[in-house]
Amino acid sequence: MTDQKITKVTKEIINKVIDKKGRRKYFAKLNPKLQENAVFIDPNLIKKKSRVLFLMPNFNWIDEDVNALWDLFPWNLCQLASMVEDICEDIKIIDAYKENLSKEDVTRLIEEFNPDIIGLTVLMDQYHKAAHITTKLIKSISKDIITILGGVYATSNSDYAIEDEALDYVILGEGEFTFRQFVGYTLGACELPERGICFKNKETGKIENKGHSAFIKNLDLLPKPAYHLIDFLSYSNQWMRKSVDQPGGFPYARIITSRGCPEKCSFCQVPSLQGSYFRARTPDHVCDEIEWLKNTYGVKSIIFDDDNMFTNEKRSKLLLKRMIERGLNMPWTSLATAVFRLDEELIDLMVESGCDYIDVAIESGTNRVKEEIILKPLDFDHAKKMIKYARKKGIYVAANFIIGFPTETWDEILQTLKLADEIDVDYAKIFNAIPLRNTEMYDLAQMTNSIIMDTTHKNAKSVWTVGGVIKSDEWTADDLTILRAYEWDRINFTDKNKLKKTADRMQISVEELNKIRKKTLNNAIKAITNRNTSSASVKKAADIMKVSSEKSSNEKSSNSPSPLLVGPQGAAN
Ligand code: B12
Ligand code: SF4
Repeated sequence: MTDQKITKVTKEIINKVIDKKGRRKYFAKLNPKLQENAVFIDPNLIKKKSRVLFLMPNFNWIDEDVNALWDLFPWNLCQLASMVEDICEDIKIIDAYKENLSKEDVTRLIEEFNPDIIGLTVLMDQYHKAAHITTKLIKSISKDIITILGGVYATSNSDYAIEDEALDYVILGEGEFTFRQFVGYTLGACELPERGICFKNKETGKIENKGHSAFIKNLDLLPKPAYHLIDFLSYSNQWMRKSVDQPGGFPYARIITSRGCPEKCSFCQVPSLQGSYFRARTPDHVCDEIEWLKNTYGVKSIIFDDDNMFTNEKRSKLLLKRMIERGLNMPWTSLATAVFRLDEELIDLMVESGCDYIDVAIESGTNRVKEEIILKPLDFDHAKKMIKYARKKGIYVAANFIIGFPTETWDEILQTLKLADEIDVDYAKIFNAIPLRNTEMYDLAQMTNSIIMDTTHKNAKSVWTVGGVIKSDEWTADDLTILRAYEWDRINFTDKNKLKKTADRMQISVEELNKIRKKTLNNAIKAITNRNTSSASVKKAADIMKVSSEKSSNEKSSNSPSPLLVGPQGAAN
């Protein structure tokens, strides 16, 4: 595509990104609304309370390898449970994934508990099949059990999910208020929620989709998550992945201090999930939770899981100051740090309150991609200054980069990798651009005919495991799969000191880290081999590997492992 054509197409898309009120298109589409309170339900008027079972499906039941290496803390299920305790006779949470339960185990546990309602959650599209396998299992036990599904997959794919005959209801968006009202409705205490729910109308047989739930205006209204329903320490005392972002002490806790993000990054689903309204808990509400976790479970470190925690600079500083004043400093990490919100005063407070790791999102090395495609309000010079300052203060800084946006040129991709190399972070994470549903990047990829396969939930497993899924006239998805892996290896591990520092951060030996590197490179090779790559691409991949390896041996001393050993699934980031 010519430069002019690229600019025309991207401008067309970007013009559609923002609506007349200055909101992001996919957020505006939700017909967003804020809700003050949950519908009032008087527990004393309920004759027979409900028995609710929350179930995390076992993702290992999906036939394919789901690469389910992640520690998933059922935080959201505990939060939902805390909303209905007063209107339930009994509540149970079963984590079939963590316990790796068989279908027989789950059947027995369901029969023993004898629930009226089973609530399932799936965080990612990647795991959606596990939810549908589980609903079938539930209905085979009893047709009377009401099945209900929530989470990111359900929210983004409600119409598809509800096609499952064994699934009665889908919850779209935040579930606290909606689920409480839903349980109340099944007990005859109130009406069905007006928003945030999708179901098959039993009389008409038609699907009724009430759209996205209203956003909870005041998050301080939410009670503490019902962690007494799970074996909290069995989650918080372990970390399955070997990664740089692991907590700085055990037991750890995941905390969300705010929801939503007002930024407009075109690849991000957050505006269509938690919304563009930034809603933050007050500093003392957050500190009360930290204190409670410290006193009740002996929590020694925190992972903040907010979409964009530092959106409001004044509030961010107040929160950290309150943590310090209340003696709640402890190692903490933030997995999504908006570097454009950082200043030296904030970094000082972060360090004083215990921050030892941040993940800053730089994404691209060129102004065109940043401004025409990504739409992140990032200033490269400011980012470099903040990274330098944070590292000087002792924070381990990782940075995220994305390559392979629709219309991106090969030269632009190389510029991003050059920046990843030069920006001087402790660790660079390099991702392939993945067009997610309800994002403008998805639209751009479709309009430019750049997607090489169905990237919706139906193919979700493949999307997250095969590597790049976008192509252009100048490069193929396979080229980027190889480029990403080899450049990740070169940038992060050529320097022996950096290699050692990263191994220490991951709490593994250099030898173990070298094994992970080998697996990662081999996985990239396997991914393109499995895709019947064209001979031209294989040649290009070989060239990329050669250039990367030559660069790393010319630079400093080479630590590159032999790339051609085939090993099991590794983790690049
Ligand atoms: C925290 C987080 C993680 C954590 C998970 C923490 C945990 N729980 O243990 C970690 C770091 C592990 C993670 C990893 C990844 N993540 Co992530 N993650 C998020 C993030 C930022 C917040 C999720 C969250 O906790 N939200 C807060 C709670 C309140 O929301 P919730 O879980 O959706 O639950 C609410 C509702 O959905 C509903 N609900 C949920 N379940 C149920 C069940 C019932 C019965 C009911 C009634 C209601 C209900 O009510 C809940 C309360 O309001 C989201 C962005 C987002 N805002 O969703 C991305 C997000 C989910 N992640 C995403 C991605 C891509 C990833 C990774 C692939 C990243 C990568 N490239 O490696 C990995 C893969 C993880 C994996 N294989 O499972 C994408 C998913 C895209 C998609 N559609 O599949 C998201 C949407 C971010 C984005 N880029 O747009 N992630
Ligand atoms: S700043 Fe982060 S959370 Fe906000 S829209 Fe951009 S990528 Fe999404």
